[in-house]
Amino acid sequence: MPATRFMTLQRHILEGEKRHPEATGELSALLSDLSLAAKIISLEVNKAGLVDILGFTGENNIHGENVKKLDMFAHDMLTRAMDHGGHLCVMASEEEEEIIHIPKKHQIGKYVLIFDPLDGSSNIDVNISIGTIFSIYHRVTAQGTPGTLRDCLQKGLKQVAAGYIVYGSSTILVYTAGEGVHGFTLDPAFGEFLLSYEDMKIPEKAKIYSLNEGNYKYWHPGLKKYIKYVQDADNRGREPYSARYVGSMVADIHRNLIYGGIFIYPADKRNPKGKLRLMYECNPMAFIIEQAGGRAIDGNKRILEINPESLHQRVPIYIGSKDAVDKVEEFLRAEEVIPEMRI
Ligand code: P6P
Repeated sequence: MPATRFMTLQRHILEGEKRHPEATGELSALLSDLSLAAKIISLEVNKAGLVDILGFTGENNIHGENVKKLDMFAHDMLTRAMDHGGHLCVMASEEEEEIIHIPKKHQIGKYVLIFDPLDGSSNIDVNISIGTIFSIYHRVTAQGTPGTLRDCLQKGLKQVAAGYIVYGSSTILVYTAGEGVHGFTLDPAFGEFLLSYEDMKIPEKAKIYSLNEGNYKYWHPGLKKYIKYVQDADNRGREPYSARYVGSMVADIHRNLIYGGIFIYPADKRNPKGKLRLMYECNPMAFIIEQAGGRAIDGNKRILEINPESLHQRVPIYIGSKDAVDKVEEFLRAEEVIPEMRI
């Protein structure tokens, strides 16, 4: 529900850590560093549309810096903001094929950060909200040594914290550290994230379904039946859902978290693993939505229980209000599909 007390992100994280005597304050510092990068990315995202108008050359902006593609800018901003705080042993990004080592001159920490720096960045040109998604783990290899791929490839269940920043009509940071989901709105006047949603809970009953219906012909038959079901009504008070899909995962899931709904990016005949990435899109979003009382599955099992095989692997995802995910799971299981259709 909307918050009423004046609370900054930093104070909220510190208050959360006070409840754990063993906490070292490192997670607070890590999340604070992340929020700094988010403020800088928000500034750039919000003036992206002005590049042509303000006469940026496209090579150098008014600060004489190279104007990069926004997602590479966001990636660089995050890696530069996070690589010297002494909290991380390794990072991984949607924009880098391999893991990102902490420079030798910096102290090595006990956390792992995996992120999608700017998901949905193709929507920038049409002014649709986009977002940064992040996931934080404890390292599993020896303290003090450089982090490895093994530190990154952990089940989503092992996440210590996860969150997203949605750059829309306002910039909102939503995170969980395993004790509920909390949202903070950036006040650009003094550059602070202020608590705006405390202990967010996704409505158990969905009213919205979000997926790309242009792929209908390639879907699993059970999904086709489910979508027809949610477009229908009955004489026991069930009303059709509303269809809402902006093509930006962070924006679609953020809306559904507040209003209640289901977001689906399924496997289909063209994409047998779906499109979205496990480590830096589906796992963090699944952690958040489960902490908010919802569910997240790949069509067969919990997203958070999937054993990762590679950094950029794709998984199907059905995520949102419990009643909707329960129902789609029922339709998927009910359909006996012929082998070549098995997804
Ligand atoms: P489609 C954006 O490119 C993205 O990765 C997600 O943010 C979004 O939900 C999805 O892809 C949209 O994909 O195939 O429907 O355009």
